[in-house]
Amino acid sequence: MSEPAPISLIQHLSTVSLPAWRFLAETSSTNDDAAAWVHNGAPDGALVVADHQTGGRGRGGRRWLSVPGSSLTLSLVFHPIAAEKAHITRFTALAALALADTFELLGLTPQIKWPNDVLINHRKVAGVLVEVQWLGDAIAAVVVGVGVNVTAEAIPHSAVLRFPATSVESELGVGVDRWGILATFLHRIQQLRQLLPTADFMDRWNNRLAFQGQTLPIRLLDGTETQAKVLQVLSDGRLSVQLPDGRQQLLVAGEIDYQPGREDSNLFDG
Ligand code: BT5
Repeated sequence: MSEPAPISLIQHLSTVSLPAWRFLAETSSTNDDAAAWVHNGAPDGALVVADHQTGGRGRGGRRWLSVPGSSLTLSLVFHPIAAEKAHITRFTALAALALADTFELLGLTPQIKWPNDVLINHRKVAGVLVEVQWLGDAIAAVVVGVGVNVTAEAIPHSAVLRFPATSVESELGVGVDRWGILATFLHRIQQLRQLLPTADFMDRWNNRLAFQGQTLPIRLLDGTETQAKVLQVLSDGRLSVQLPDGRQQLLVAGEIDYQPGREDSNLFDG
């Protein structure tokens, strides 16, 4: 089900080669809409974009907050080919890299906070939520959800955040066209997808990695807290860090929290 889209959105999307797209004025979660569409035959590359999202989700049951007219909230459906299925953890980075390239084209200096946040000046401007749809043991589709704070109104109150946030316009100091950013992002994600199985993709990810070489507090799954130096993301998407005793540890997304950059230096997961 799609609703009449703003003219500006239609114009911008006409510059992108999209197999199918749907616009919703308001929805609970575009990831849920995309997942439902998968069951009804959404083609590879299909887009769901909402003007406003009321029940946005982050990882692990967390929430993604947005305000009408101020954010980009969208989901893409991918049907991965075999070479991509072998690197399924890279779909999160695919969206994060495409966002980072988009922001760089605007003149900003974005970084990726492993595994799924895009930062500008060490503040979160966008988040990515990838959900895999299974058909038995087989991957049926990957839903890549993206939320971007475009205007300053999109930035949630700091009291509800675990990590400082910002918006594209706050960082740029000028207004931007929300749907123009969407079109640039879509172009970029289509291009970068060609690189997903390659070493070049990993280089790009590591080149954007925030806090590389810095020592941060992390909390392991068993609740232990320790300091760890951020080294690099490995080919399988795990983050390699160095513990105080010199040992290297490989972190799996969702299994640890690491908390850089916050003044009270608490551990975080957002
Ligand atoms: C994320 O999760 O950052 C993934 C966000 C994905 C949102 C998109 S919007 C379209 C699609 N449909 C959905 O339902 N979701 C996707 P995570 O790393 O778990 O971070 C969640 C945490 O980010 C929250 O617990 C808050 O602390 C913080 N947060 C919430 N809203 C924010 C915002 N607008 N800006 C910055 N931080 C925010």
